[in-house]
Amino acid sequence: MRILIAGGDGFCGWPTALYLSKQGHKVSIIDNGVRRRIDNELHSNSLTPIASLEERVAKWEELTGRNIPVYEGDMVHYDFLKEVLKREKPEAIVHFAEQRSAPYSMIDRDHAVYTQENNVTGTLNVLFGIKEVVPDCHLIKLGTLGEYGTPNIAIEEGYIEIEHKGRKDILPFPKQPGSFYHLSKVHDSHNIMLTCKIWGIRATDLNQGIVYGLETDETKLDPVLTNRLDYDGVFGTALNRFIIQSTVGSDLTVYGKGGQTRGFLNIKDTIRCIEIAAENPADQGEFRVFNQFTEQFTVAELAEKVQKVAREEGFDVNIANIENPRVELENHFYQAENTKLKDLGLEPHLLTEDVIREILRAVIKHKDRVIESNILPQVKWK
Ligand code: NAD
Ligand code: USQ
Repeated sequence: MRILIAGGDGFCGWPTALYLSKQGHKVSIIDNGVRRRIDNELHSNSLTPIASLEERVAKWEELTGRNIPVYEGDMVHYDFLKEVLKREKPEAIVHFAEQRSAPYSMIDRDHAVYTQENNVTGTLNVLFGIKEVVPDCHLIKLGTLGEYGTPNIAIEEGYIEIEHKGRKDILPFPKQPGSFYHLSKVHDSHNIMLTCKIWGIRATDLNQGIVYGLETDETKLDPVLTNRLDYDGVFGTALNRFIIQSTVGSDLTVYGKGGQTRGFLNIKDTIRCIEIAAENPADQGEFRVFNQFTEQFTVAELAEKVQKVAREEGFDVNIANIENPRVELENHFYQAENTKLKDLGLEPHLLTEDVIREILRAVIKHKDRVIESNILPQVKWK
């Protein structure tokens, strides 16, 4: 299958590109390198040293004989995107290419506007590009579980059956996102849903939970293929942050009470979920939604799990409940459905102590690269 990976230089996109290439698909990448430039803006870095995208794909070709064409450019520039679509004629587009940090989107007006313009316009361009150039192409769009927020009822996969004043309908599940970033994904979902209905586009919205881990079988083949790993207060995510904090003597930064519950999955399952979505395309005109996570935890539970393993590995780690920089519920009901990907064949890699230990041992090698002043959160929601 010809698969275009937008955002193929990022944390999820790079290992997905390699995995799908290994599986025999004809993979190409679009990326404008903005994530690397944001590191400069924030005076931050990936914990792991990462080669340039050019070096990465050259190494992959050297090792496997498989070529991954790279198109350096911006999804917001429609003429560029259209040319790539004409040249590659993808049968599936995996769209990762968005600004994905909630704290980054909350820095100030400029960052909120950038996030929503980049994400919403990029996705609109993909939708128009599919309509005009490759109408049969399947859009596999990365959404987020946080689109739903934390309602006091079970979260369904995209749709809920509602009975109201004696009548019934199946309607989009209510969205209550908690940041300008998460809101950008809601706007995307609405735009995609409309174009499925009016133009017959086939689309899968993957409402993904928080991804943890670092390496996959493919990225481990050579140091040049190593994946990026964020740990700072803006782009670092829970669990990955805790594991890295435990290796540098920092307290584990649980925000507030720590009862915030979220869905999580291993990066090894992200790549498999994308493969499953690609191999089982949505029907023409179908707006399909999968909740892409394998387990749910509170933030406090994760910190305790990391503390236990880190102590066994010889690190004396404390958990600190620091003031929550965000506006969010810290104790709440949470139960999200996640059966659709499993029904299609996903066999989850669950979060065992051995998995935490493996990630911890992988990050220790790079702990000297941690810029400690970037660990504590600086961005406040209010
Ligand atoms: P990332 O920032 O590491 O990767 C995104 C990539 O897209 C970067 O390489 C960046 O340079 C590129 N990009 C951004 N805007 C672009 C544009 N306008 N044109 C071209 N390239 C552009 O992020 P990630 O962690 O790999 O996340 C990928 C996707 O998955 C995002 O859409 C994110 O919202 C979603 N997601 C991520 C997680 C997670 O835990 N990392 C969880 C749920 C959903
Ligand atoms: N948290 C802590 N301590 C930390 C970091 C985070 O307690 O050091 C808490 C946050 O307050 C929040 C939860 O952990 O309650 C998750 O925060 P996060 O930074 O790990 O994740 P989030 O901001 O939700 O965003 C990440 C990705 C985003 C993706 C989202 C999936 O950056 O791209 O969309 O996870 S989800 O959360 O399911 O919406």
